Amino acid sequence: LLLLRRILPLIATTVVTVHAAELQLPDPLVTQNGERVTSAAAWQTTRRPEVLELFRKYVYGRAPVGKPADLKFETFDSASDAMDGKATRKQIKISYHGPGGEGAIHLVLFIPNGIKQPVPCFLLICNRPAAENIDPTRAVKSPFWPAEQIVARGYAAAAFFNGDVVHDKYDGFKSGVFAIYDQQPRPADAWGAIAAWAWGASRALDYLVTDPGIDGQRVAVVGHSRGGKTALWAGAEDERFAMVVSNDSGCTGAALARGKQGEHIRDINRGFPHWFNDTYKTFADREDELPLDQHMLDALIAPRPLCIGSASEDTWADPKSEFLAAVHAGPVFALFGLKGLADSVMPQPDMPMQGGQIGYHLRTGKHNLTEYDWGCYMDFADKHLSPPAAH
Ligand code: GTR
Repeated sequence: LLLLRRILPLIATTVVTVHAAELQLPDPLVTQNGERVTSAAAWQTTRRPEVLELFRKYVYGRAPVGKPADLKFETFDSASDAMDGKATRKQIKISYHGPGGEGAIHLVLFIPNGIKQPVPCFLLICNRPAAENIDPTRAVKSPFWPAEQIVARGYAAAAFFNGDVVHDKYDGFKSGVFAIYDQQPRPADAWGAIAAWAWGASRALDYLVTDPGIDGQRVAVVGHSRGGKTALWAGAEDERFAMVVSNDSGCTGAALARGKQGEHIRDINRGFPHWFNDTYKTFADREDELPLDQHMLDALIAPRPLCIGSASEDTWADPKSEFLAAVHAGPVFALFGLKGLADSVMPQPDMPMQGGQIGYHLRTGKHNLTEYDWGCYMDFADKHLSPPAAH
């Protein structure tokens, strides 16, 4: 048995390595001029901006606006006795204007009472119906957003509904934030809904950094599935996010496109033509020709902590390709003297790997964001965002 235990990981390592060699991934550490990046400074000043630009150009698109000059915060609800006195609830209307009119995001926020403030915060990009998942009254308590548990562990729990930014259906980019800011005709690299929701997460962060109860330097952005793709892109575009959590984000999220099982670029663009830019659509069945792959998206989070969750039955997302992307982001974290994943051998189900700057777990079960996943993310955040002692 002992021998088997020694040999098994070796076999697993070989399998992962062979698989990766066959993939021929673009090297995150070679610039477009063919120069090798050997320092954190060169990554930050030269290669990181290049990689970010590649993702804007080929995948997510370019946001036509950053922080709007007239961004307004209106706290329309505030109660210090929420959650049986354990939290202060706030609801904030975050509004903005552009040539096409006004838009607004409603932020729901619970800040733990009775502990030293400011506290670190988890911001959830909610891609499910708000009333059932991020209920401010807490009459409905969804495992998708276990706000009571988050607060009990000393974190503020913040959430907004992605549909506030723009709804999740294809209508020729005529609604929401597209209607407010887009120039016409839309260029091939115009932003899609994932980039728009990520932009919304940054506007939520614009508020959070102003709230005295929250430590704006310790805000983690979290998302599930399409929300997980969004969280990764939000963290890539906005380095103010101190940590990024991607749950079951799969295709064009945490999973490599090359060698991927389940959903491919062709499928995702057919099913969701509004998520990415037009250029990305031309890469259906041409994943090998992309000058990037999703390990480089993980790399854009470096040196900040990144936590990735997969689910064992989520073959559409492909856990192995999510794990491999994290493995191959490692060299960028290494530039900062950090270990990415603690190990390059994929862990067994329900055995979170949290020893490095990239955390990873494979939950037993289906595509979902569960309390188990949240537990992993909070354990990981405890190591990196150090909350004050909880209740
Ligand atoms: C699926 C889609 C995935 C994933 C998922 C979700 O239908 O193919 O890429 O984003 O939806 O968001 O739940």
